[in-house]
Amino acid sequence: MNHSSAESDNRAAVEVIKDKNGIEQVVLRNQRGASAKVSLHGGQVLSWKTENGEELLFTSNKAIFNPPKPVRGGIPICFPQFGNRGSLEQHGFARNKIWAIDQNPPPLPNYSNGNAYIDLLLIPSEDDHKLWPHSFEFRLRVSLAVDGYLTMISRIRNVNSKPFSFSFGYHTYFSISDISEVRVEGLETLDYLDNLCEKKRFTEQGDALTFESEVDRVYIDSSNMVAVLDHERKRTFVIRKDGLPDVVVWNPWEKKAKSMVDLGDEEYKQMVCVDGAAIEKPITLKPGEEWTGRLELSLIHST
Ligand code: TA6
Repeated sequence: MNHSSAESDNRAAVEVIKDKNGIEQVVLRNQRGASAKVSLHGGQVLSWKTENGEELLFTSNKAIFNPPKPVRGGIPICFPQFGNRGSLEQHGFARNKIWAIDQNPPPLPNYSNGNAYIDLLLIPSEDDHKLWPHSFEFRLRVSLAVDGYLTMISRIRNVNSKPFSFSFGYHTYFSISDISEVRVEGLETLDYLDNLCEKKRFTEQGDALTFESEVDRVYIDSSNMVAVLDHERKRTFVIRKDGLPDVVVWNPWEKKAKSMVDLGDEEYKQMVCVDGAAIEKPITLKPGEEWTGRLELSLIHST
């Protein structure tokens, strides 16, 4: 098992526990008491807390913790597709599967010391091949830095004899004070595909994205930094990404929230999804090729 690379500091730690279904979860703690928790069900980050124990990710009070259904909240891993396409269910099957702890991961170059981290591995089963006839190795590193930054690095290698293409998303549910208090910066002037208008293409006109109704968009070719500002809580989530050209922004609003069994009728007010993704231009890998998608989440306090 991976141990914190700062073992000399006895507070950076990695602990394996089990959930009520007996599925392993890995708890990462940094030197200042911040923590993150990732489940082997789906490789899904379920919690990311500040050193004061404040939860930064949203999880529905009606979430269903029962595989294969993914938990409504945290950061589900959407692969090999994001959105409805063909025979696969929406957002693919990676988030439904039980992953393994990768005992012998290939080294990650210039990986900064001091992080508490875990490496997970997903290898497709025969059943998965029936759904999606490609052989891959999906390695996910989840790490928590000394300053509380949460980083997820996905490495997907084609171990097939033929190329394959996929789309991908870190489906990130941020916990917010109220959707009316939130704005997203960094998407100005971008084109987006509107999932509420048959994925038609529009251009963002505003200076920052605010929410007055359901929003379900894929902003394309974004910069590698996006900010989610929560005015009420005087804090900003900063999203930095590499290998993820698109940003999904989703809030179900009232009507859709009422139609979702694993989301409370009013809970749409306490969450917003802003996802680092690669959707508009699917990634194509030749045999032996590997893709890396890196997401770094941090929190800054605004006055
Ligand atoms: O764009 C985000 C989205 O595709 C929405 O359309 C909504 O379906 C959301 O993801 C949640 O999807 P899920 O399959 O997790 O319920």
